[in-house]
Formats: sequence, structure tokens, C-alpha cells
Amino acid sequence: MIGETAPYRDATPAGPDAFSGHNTKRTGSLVARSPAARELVMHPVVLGVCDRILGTNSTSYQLHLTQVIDIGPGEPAQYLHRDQWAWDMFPFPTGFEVEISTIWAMQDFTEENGATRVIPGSTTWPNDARPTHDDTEPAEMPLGSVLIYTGSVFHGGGANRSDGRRIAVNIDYCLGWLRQEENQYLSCPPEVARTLDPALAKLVGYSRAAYALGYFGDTQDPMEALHPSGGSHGFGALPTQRA
Ligand SMILES: O=C(O)CCC(=O)C(=O)O
Ligand SMILES: [Fe+2]
Repeated sequence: MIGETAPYRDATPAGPDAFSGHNTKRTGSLVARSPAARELVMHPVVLGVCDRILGTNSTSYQLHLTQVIDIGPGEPAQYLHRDQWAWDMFPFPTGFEVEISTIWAMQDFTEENGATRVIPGSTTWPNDARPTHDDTEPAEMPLGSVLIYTGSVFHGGGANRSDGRRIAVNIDYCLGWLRQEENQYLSCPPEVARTLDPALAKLVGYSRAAYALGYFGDTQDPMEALHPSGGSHGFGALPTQRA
């Protein structure tokens, strides 16, 4: 993963603003670029969490973004935020989770090198809460561990006070009816998606959500675009009335 992404990380410019990090590189398109990242995207523990948190209604979930986050030495702590603010700060009801975020440690995560700072229990805080560094805890963890949190958890990248880089892989998932942050059809176009395990291709976005979201052509299932006999014509199951 580190090796596979090295040429792309080397070519990635640092962030354009304080939130992205002026000394932080964000390298995406990981499904297309890294076979090892595909295994992380499909990790059964993570998908088990997604099944439980995001898979409880007729709408499936999908990949939201894939990103190596490489924080350089001297980078200050990131602004504390909720990842679900990506949807234009829409105030989703408390307890209604729309996203699962994962941060895979590509090296030991320490407080000094910028371990992600999280505020356990902040899922119920109001959107206009103004958390401070003192409310947070560092997600210190050994190489290969994963931090999993929902889109409603206040968190942020930690300050990197070490003299090395802090490298992590951020893979997020969201409900199938929300717009994906990373445009997966450009990041992982059909000619690449066609070579993937069909379950992964569906998670990337080559699938329909709910009754009709995501069809193409004459109401075709996106899998038909990848494999001529792989999908079905017509829409999905009719939605059932929700209480
Ligand atoms: O790099 C990290 O530890 C967290 C980054 C993050 O939360 C974000 O970019 O949304
Ligand atoms: Fe975040």
C-alpha cells in the first residue's frame, strides 16, 4: 500500500487551504491505483460495521471516498469537524447515521506524530458545538490498526510535532442516496471497474440504490455497463412504506 501509492503521493501537491492542510498530501483514486487498497475497502470487519449502521433500510451504502492522508512535520491540528458536514452542513437528525469513516494507520499512530483526535460521545452534540482540543483524545494505535467512526463524530487530524510524516488511509462509506465525495466514475472508470470483483464494483457505485437511483440508458442497472449480462433491465424493488 505504501509502496503502491508512493509515485502518486510523490506527485500530489500539498493542500490548498488550512482544512486540507498546507503541509498535508491527499492522494485519491485508491481503488484504481492500489490493489492493496481494494482489500481495505472490502475488509469484512469494516463492512460488518457498515451493514449494521448503514444497511438497515432499503437503501444500500456505497464508497464515499478513498484517500491517503500524509501529514507532514510541523502541520498544525486540523479544524475539529464532522465528516457528514460534506453534505453542505445538512442537519441530519441525531442518531440517524449516514456515513462510516475509517482511518487505517500505515505506521504507528502517536500523539506526537498526529494521531487523529476524536471526541467519543460527540455524536449527539449540536452542529454548532464549539469543541476544543481539550475535549479530544488521540487515537494512538499500532501500524495496521483501523479507527472507525460515524459521520457525526467530532474529530480532526492531530498536529504533527514529529520530524517524520504521518501516513494513513482514509476510506469512507455513505448511504446510497447521498452524493459521493470522491467522484468514483472518474476515479474508477468503467474500463477499470470491469476488472474488479463485482461486489467491489457495486460498492464503488456501479449499482442501483433504493428503487431507481443510479440507472443509466433505458433503466439499465450499471453492472450491465461493465458486464453485458451482469445486470438487470428495469428498476429495483419497490420501496416499502417506512413508519
Ligand atoms: O488525517 C486524519 O487523521 C483525519 C483527517 C480528517 O478527519 C479529514 O480530512 O476529514
Ligand atoms: Fe474528517
